[in-house]
Amino acid sequence: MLTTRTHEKREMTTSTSKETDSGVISQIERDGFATLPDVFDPVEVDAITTELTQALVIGRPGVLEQAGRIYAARNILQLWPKVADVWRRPPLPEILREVLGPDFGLVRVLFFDKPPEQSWSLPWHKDLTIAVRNNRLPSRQFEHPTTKSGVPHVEASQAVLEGMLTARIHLDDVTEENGPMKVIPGSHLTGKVSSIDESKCRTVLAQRGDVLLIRPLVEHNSVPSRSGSLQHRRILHLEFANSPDLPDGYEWHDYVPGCTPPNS
Ligand SMILES: O=C(O)CCC(=O)C(=O)O
Repeated sequence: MLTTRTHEKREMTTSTSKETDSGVISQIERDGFATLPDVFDPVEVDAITTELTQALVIGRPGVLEQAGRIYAARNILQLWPKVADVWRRPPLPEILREVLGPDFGLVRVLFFDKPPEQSWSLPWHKDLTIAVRNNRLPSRQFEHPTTKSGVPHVEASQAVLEGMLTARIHLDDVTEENGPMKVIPGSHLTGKVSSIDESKCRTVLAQRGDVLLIRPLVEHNSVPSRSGSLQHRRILHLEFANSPDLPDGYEWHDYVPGCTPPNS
């Protein structure tokens, strides 16, 4: 079901879509993020949510739970391999190619939920770590090796992080009630240096099926759901990079090419 739907409405309005895409690309350059509305319809969102939920079994490596409720998961490429293609819905591949270039690829996928009674929050931060095959090679570009759910990670250089873009597929509506993320527009422009000007802060509200595109160097935080909320806030978080290669002999832990080669 996930691979068959065509986006008739979008195909009928090609020139308008091109203008919309270029607006999105300028917004990503300026603010570091942009929301694409209605990329997935409700039937597609339901199909993704059902299949993903079946793959996230407590006890599998990477599935994070508290009091029997899953609040996040790592290693989604291993837990649910179909995620390698689920994101290929217009206009996502075209925009990713435009922003990152023809060699772009999917390098890591995470899942977040804020389940009832097990919500969580995060302070302001930028996303600095990437998953690699070996995080112990000598290098000035990579530091602070860690292991997360069995996978080596490392803090990447500004150059590597500037070549990345994350797509967050919203599987639930996000309102003020169920723990939205907050972002500071333009904060990616200071690189890895923190730039928290709360007067500029914006709350990312969304409808299920919308996709937020965001640079990892955008300063962001996450607030808890309102007390007593019964809503989930499920998000599939996909990180893309502009090249299959990393400096100093480092290798991405996973690299799924974004553009399929001709005749494949
Ligand atoms: O999903 C959220 O609300 C925040 C996630 C986050 O901060 C992150 O991915 O670094």
